[in-house]
Amino acid sequence: MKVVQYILLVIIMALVATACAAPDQAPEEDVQAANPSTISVSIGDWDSTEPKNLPDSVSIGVLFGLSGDIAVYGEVQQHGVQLAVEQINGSNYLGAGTTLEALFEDTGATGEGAIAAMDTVLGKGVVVVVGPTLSTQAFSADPIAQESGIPVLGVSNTANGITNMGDFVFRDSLPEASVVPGTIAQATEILGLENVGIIWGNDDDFTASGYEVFKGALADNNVSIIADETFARGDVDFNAQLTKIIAENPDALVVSALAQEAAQIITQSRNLGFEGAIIGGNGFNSPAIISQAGEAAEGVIVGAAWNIASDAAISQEFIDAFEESFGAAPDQFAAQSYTGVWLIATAIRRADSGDPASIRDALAAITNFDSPLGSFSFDAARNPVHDPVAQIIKDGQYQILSVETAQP
Ligand code: 1QQ
Repeated sequence: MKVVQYILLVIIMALVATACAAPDQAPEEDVQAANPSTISVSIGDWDSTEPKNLPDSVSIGVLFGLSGDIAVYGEVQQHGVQLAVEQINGSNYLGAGTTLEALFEDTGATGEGAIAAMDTVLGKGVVVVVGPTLSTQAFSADPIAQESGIPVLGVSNTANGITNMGDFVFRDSLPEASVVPGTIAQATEILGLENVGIIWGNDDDFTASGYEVFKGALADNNVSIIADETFARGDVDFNAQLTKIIAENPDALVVSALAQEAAQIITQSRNLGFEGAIIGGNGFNSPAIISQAGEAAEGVIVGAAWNIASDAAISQEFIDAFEESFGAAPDQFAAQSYTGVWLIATAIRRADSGDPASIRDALAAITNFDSPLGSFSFDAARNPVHDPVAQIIKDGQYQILSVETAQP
């Protein structure tokens, strides 16, 4: 008797389970139809024709430094990409039948890591690559994408010469050469600078290129360099170099460094009693500088591609969505990676094709794209064109540099 009851119970449970599972077994067409857009966003070229010929899934490779000393950049860059992908798919930007897929690879902090990550994603058939984080890594890995005919979009590469690697190499990150001259001109005018000491990393393409750009901009503004010191990535003690620079009594200290070294340089120069202005390059655009250097970061000046105080509606929409998703404010690097994925999706949409060469051409043709970075265009050399902004760290925030904010 008990056995019969048990068998009946099993049959009833099986029937219930089947009934509950039934909705999941809808035919393929219903699944496609039941994929309505769930969000609407302002960003995107919604006036362009909805694509008809894209495959079910389009994959992009995303190479960032998610470990090591550059993870302060890589992690927020990854969040920017995740938010853009979520919005692109949630709004059916590539059409209801097509999903954009991001394949993330951690490059670590080295060129070799970037090469390995590039090989991995190219082996998986991605049609575009985003990254890598550092210019030094881009110089190692981008030639592989170029040779493979796969477009690669740097979203944080600011050294000179990045896009000279070839016609498949793009960046949406303003090079130092487009940012630093304006920052130096403004700082010179506001602070009345006559001479500076400079310290720069001589083993990294971005820090070395930034040094050359600073030198040119200082010369253009008749500011002399009265002390010039170098360091290497990974150094932690800058007291010897800073002591020599401070002994010359410069009006300002100019620094071309990545975040980890920059935070130490700022802190150690203040500990040595330096009270003049500190002016940094793009490495200073991570809020990690503020959290690590604390009070010592007050008054630091840095040019950027984006400032969180921008009152543009599209930038505010990005900030709100980012905060909602990640519980923290975005930084410039997040704004650039987010915009980069929207640029790529726009190229895919307009090309209506998963063919990398067609996507390359559509990407190169983008002009006046409304984004958190402002109205964005690529120039003929696939470099970004939009306005930079000079900032000063005040009350623990990146504020717009002005006569008022420059007051201590
Ligand atoms: C470069 C940079 C760095 C600051 C990116 C994190 O600008 O390597 O080009």
